[in-house]
Amino acid sequence: MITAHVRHEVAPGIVYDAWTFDSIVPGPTIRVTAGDTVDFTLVNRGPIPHSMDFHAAEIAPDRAYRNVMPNDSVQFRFVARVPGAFMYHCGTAPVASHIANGMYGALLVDPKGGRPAADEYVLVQSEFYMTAPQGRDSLRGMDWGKVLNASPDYVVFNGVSARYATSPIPVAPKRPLRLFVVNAGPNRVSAFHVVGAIFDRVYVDGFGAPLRGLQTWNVPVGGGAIFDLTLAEDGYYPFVTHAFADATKGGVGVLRAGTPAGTAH
Ligand SMILES: [Cu+2]
Repeated sequence: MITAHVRHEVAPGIVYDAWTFDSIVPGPTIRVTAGDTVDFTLVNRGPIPHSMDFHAAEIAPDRAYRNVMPNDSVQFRFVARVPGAFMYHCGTAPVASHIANGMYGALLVDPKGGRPAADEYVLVQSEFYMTAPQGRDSLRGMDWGKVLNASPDYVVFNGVSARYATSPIPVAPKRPLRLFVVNAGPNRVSAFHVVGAIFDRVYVDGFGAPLRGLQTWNVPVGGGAIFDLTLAEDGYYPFVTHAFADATKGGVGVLRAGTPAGTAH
């Protein structure tokens, strides 16, 4: 991956001076099978030190997650031993700043033998804490006081406020659906819930059996969970963090199952 500082539109007309992996927020999703060796190189093309911390790795952080100076790189490898939906993020101090500025993503580890067939989607929840627009380009940066008060302006799935409320995700009803949810934070727990559905199975990290029949499951900051569900019929099914201040700030999306009533065929 390559770190780069780029402009990122969090909401219409709200452009943020983001710090990124591979110029996108969240960074690219990585998917491996338990037992795979991940051979990773980070090149820093940003103007300040950055680093990489994989929650899926068991490794000496002072070696692998060390700060990489501008135009330098770090390379390390690890075996992804444990299945789950794992966060990765920049671990350079202050970490809250590097996460709040956009440096995070998901690394999915499937169990050996794979997962049951389903239509799969990855949702990374995170927050933005913004200054007023500055300069000719009206760019917004991070407001550190808001970060420390855990008081975001926007809570987002996959980098954009209410992204999938604006453009619902088309899915099939009566078919297995799987949502990999990673909560990058840096501060707000995700009370993940799908309106009109009950999760058939929720897999937390690790080797244990899934939990069955849940309405809402907390995805901790710095954690992930895997939600298997089936939507009962055609319709619009919102997904939210049920911490509703955060849903109001953009932590909401919609699954459009089949052809809901009132939509054109
Ligand atoms: Cu960083």
